[in-house]
Amino acid sequence: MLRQSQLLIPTLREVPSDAEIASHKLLLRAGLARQLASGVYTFMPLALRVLQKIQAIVRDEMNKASAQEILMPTIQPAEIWEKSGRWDHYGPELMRLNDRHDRRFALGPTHEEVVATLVANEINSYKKLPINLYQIQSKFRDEVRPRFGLIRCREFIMKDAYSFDTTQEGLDKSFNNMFNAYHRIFTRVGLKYRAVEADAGSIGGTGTYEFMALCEIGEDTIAYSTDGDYAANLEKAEVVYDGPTAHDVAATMEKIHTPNIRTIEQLKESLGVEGKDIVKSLGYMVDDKFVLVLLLGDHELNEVKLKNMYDAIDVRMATEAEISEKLGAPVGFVGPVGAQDKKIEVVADNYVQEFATAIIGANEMDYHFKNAQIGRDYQVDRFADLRNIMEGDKCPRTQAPIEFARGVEVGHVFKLGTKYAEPLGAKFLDENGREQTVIMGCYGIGVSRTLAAVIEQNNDDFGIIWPASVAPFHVHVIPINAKVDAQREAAEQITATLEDAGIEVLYDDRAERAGVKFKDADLIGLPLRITVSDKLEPGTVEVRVRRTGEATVVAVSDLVAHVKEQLNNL
Ligand code: 9G3
Repeated sequence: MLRQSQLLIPTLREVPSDAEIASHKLLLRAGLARQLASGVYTFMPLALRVLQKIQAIVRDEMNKASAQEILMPTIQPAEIWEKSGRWDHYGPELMRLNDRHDRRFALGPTHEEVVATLVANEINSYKKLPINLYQIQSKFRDEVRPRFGLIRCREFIMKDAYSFDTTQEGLDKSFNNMFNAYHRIFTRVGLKYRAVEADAGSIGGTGTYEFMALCEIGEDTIAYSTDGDYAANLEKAEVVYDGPTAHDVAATMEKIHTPNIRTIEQLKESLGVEGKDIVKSLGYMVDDKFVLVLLLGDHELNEVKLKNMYDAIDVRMATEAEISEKLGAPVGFVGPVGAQDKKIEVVADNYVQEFATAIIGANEMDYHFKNAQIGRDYQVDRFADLRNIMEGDKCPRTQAPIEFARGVEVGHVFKLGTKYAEPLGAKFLDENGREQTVIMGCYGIGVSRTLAAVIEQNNDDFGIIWPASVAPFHVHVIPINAKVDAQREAAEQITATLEDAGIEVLYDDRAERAGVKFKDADLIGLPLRITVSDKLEPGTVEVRVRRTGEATVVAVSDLVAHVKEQLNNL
């Protein structure tokens, strides 16, 4: 019997000032976590019980998906990161240390290099493939701004799995296998989530999905179609263009004096026009190449789409100096006329061709052009889907209107191909004795972040409301007055009976006033609270559902059945 008076659950009445979001406040107030340093936390007994339940669900589904659990080291020699080229690619985010012999190591932020090295050494025949190896372990990423409690830490717990196949079809099968396992995992955890098409980012590969826990504080924007089957991270969401791609010759272009009118809003205001009448020109450095990017006035550039279009490492806005050097144009009056003569590449979002003419910068202080027409007055080298999708745009799959939601990434699945296997030498002999490179997939779940997301989605003004599947205990047993022997004995008897039936009980044996015990119970948020009180008929107790507040008086003899039945729906 776990007595609350013995357990380290330092609940707080006050909310620490630096905690901004519900789950961060509640983690601290309910005594679930304590910060040791910025982005570095201790998991207290209650949080560890939740983590272990989440991990048990993850393990169960990974094992059912025939993945094999291993445990790789957290310290990783620099040499394998040099082989993959990532030792220099990553900056301060990669935590590094030197050992006593002054050899360089990294604290593992992920394990592609480690697991590919293992497979390179241990597997070299097609007969041993496919295989899926996974671990649940601490990861280290020196985030520049840790925030939101366990949502963005510098040390966190991840389940990371890696699949190894002999063919692309094999990878597709392994990927789908993991994708389906992830649906089962997040469903069992009780999380409200969406699997969204995502950008592969620097890890590379194609066809990646993020599993997003839906919550307003999420840093990611999800674009989804109201008819339910399309969902994509804003970075990735495609914008379909089915407008015109050419127009009849229009009225000739005219220079207009626009003194000190630099922004789209000022142009709209002073010329009485709309965003769609304006084509804005943004100077960008794509790797080390200056590019002029054109978009309609009210559209936003999606930098990930621009980067992917050039398969670039880095894209950033050009500085004022770069713009004036390349174009000789003052910021706020930048435009595409004459770019070609200056050998400047001009790319445009598809929607720039929707209208025959537009207002553009004249590359001269205090001047714009109106009636500027593509092809006649300025050239566009390439049209592409470069803008962010917006609410109300048509779904690229079903034409249904797109809506936005915010989410926290709790899972991420990737098709890596040979990106790590090749440099790390993970090869196998195929059935014809020919040497081939293994084909990898990788699959992550933020286990500690999932705990925070569950709290973010399940709380009210009084505290946490744990889903039964991951609650630290199933039932809180509270005698109203611990000084009354009869109540204490009844509470202990009930606790023993419930535990014999496999129900996990937290028995609040503290000699606190009832109000204090009830406040703590609401804060800790176990699914059911059983109160022993001399105001009730002898032999009966009150069973209260934390989520709904609904309370029922139940005969002790029916208690186990009642509790089990209730837990099934919580
Ligand atoms: C680094 C640092 C930070 C990183 C990475 C590497 C993110 C890095 C992407 C992944 C991809 C998958 C296996 C499990 C699922 C996710 N942040 N990523 O590779 F050196 Cl400092 O981690 N890895």
